[in-house]
Amino acid sequence: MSALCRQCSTVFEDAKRCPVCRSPRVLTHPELFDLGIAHMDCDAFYASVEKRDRPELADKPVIIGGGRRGVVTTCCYIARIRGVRSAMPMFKALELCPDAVVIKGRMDLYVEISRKIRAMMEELTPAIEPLSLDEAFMDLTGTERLHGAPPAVMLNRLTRRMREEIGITGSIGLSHNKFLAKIASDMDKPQGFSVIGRAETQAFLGPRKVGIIFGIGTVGAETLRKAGIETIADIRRWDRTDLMRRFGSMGDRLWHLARGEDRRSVRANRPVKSISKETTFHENTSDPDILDGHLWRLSEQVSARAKARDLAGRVVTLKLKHADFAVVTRRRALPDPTQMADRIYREARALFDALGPPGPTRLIGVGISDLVAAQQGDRAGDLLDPDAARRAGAERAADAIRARFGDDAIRKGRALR
Ligand code: TTP
Ligand code: MG
Repeated sequence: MSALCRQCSTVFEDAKRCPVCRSPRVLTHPELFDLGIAHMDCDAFYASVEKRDRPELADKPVIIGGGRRGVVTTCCYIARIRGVRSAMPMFKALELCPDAVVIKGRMDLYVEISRKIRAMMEELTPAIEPLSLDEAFMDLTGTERLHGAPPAVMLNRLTRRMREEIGITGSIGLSHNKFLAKIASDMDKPQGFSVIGRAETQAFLGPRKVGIIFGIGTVGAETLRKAGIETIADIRRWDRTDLMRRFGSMGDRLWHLARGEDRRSVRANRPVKSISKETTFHENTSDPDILDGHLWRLSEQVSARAKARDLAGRVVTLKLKHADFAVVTRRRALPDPTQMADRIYREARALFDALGPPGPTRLIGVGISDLVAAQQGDRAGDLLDPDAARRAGAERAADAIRARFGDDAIRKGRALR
């Protein structure tokens, strides 16, 4: 069977150790050199960057996020062993992990590193579709002649270069379509390389919970559960027309995905209509500080995604779902488009405040739409809000100072609470 040394990228026939470097980190799979659709996702991205620049943090649990009353943006794998997760209220994270080092984060630096990683990916293929700053699909089908090596080898070299030249690790998923590649990259984190071949697709998917389908969160899973669907195999028991009748176009998509079918191509400049992020809470919350913490975290995520795609939005949206499942959405058109977290947060926060006390809330979401190329956004002029340009400048300057002197150099009020 085809084998690849994760250490030195040597290709050989199945063996326990690499014949060249003797490493036991050997990847084998019957279809390893036949697959070309990949998904790469950096490991604990923001936290890894901070650890890279502060070696004394290497063995410590590191959390990126706002202050005591905020929520966790992300955390390193040491903190994850202790139970800390993204979107968890910070006080809870600190209960689980009192010795954690909490860092505010340095957005400009993450954007810069993301660009370096992108440049490395561009050496492999022009078909790159970034999903966020730290993850992208790549289609390496048909590149073997150009590179003199199959996609699996080139992808392994990519993560090695990322580690050696940038100091950041990532995990690879390799399969025959985007749906499966994305699932695979998450299977063996950190520093993983997982393969889902054609032959095993049906058996692999059958027992998995519907939650592994991208876009099915807590709410989607609950809706499906009410229809008696918990696993992918449950979906397969449904008629395609019944699924469509019950769930609309999503039903059709589910029918195909349940069979491992996904015909979406990896497109470098896929037009996107909107960028949004939302969170459903395990328990309803009406705590304004927690909700505000999520507003900030989600705004940062939307901003990161917009920056990864060089887009800016003319409209900011806020979405709230109350305990009784009533959904409220509010939108606000901006005089000029933005991709800045601070601006998105302020607009979303204003919409939030205008709604009055939220009451028990199940879900909160932030989005931007009416997207344009970023160069057009965040320019100096905003007649209705002369301060906007100054704040956008301040966000960039603060990021730049943090990038140089560390995150303690500047702390915004929000992070200090
Ligand atoms: P993820 O890829 O979801 O998470 P991660 O890279 O930190 O960890 P993993 O190893 O599981 O991939 O997100 C990438 C970055 O996006 C993350 O480092 C921080 C940022 N982010 C937010 O700003 N807010 C969030 O709620 C989440 C989940 C991530
Ligand atoms: Mg990641």
